Amino acid sequence: METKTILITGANGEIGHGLISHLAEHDGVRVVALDLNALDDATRLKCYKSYTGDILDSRFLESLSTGHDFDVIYHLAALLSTRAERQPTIAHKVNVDGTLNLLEMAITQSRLQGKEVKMIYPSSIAVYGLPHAAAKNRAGRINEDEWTDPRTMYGINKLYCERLGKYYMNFYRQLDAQPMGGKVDFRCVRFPGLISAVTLPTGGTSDFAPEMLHQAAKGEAYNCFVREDTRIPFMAMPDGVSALLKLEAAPKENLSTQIYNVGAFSPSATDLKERVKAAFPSAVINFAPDLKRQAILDTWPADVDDSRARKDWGWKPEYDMRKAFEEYLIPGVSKFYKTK
Ligand code: AKB
Repeated sequence: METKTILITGANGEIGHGLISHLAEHDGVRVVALDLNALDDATRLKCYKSYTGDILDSRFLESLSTGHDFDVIYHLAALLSTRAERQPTIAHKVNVDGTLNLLEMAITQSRLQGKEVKMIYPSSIAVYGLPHAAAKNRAGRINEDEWTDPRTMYGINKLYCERLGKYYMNFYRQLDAQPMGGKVDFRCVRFPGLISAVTLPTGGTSDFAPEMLHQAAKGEAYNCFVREDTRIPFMAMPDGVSALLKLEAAPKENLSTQIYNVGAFSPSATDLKERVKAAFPSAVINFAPDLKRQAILDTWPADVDDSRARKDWGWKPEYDMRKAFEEYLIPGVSKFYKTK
């Protein structure tokens, strides 16, 4: 079997940890991990190589690219929605300029290797922007082409980078007399909020769900920053990892688009509280909405239509809400805090 070399940016983040753990269990894969901060020992040992560096540092990326022939790039590094609102110019640099640098690296790698290089990109439901909660409730499940009028820096960055990826794949340097060669096979999933049993997100607006669960498992009270009726789609982390891997593995001829919604379950904040309380009956969970963060959530869809992903590459989540809590989140988070 041929060995694949895979670059993962943002390797220290939640998806990075999940993806690296999964890939480490498979033969024929060499993971090259990149993050701004050094990886913890356990994660580092699962990688072929790990680098501490900045995706905004072109010189560093050049030297990384010289040292490896990448078959696939999972570009996970990003500043999430809440943090991006607080540091918009930094977010724009990391989320947009960083992605541009990675697309350039992919083109260069492809040219040098004489074959296509895949770039797998996690986008987000933050690319959607419904005007208000009433429109959101009316809209229900929305498809990839509807309501793409984001209200946040992060959503704007993600939507633009989706388009940048499509441009690099289809129209890059379209006026050149002599095509320079180099082809990026850009593929993207729009993730809902992700919930992991073993890591916590930082700087997201969907963080209320994982925070509620982890605080309860630690036996600490939680003031939830959204209204009880807030509803957005969520997914268990193993499904998030599996969506990326399945999209990467899909035959190109089956893909009718480069941008896919993926869904799993769509609970209200009350539904989440009930699940958490069923497992941790003494948990104290109060609702204390932060009106500004709430306003962002009111522009994100209540649910997504992921029929294109289901049809083109067989997307099907393993975990619905019941299974996510009963078979993954509750046992996982309980074990995690017991062994900590
Ligand atoms: C965030 O809340 O910013 C992210 C996302 C939904 O992309 N978790």
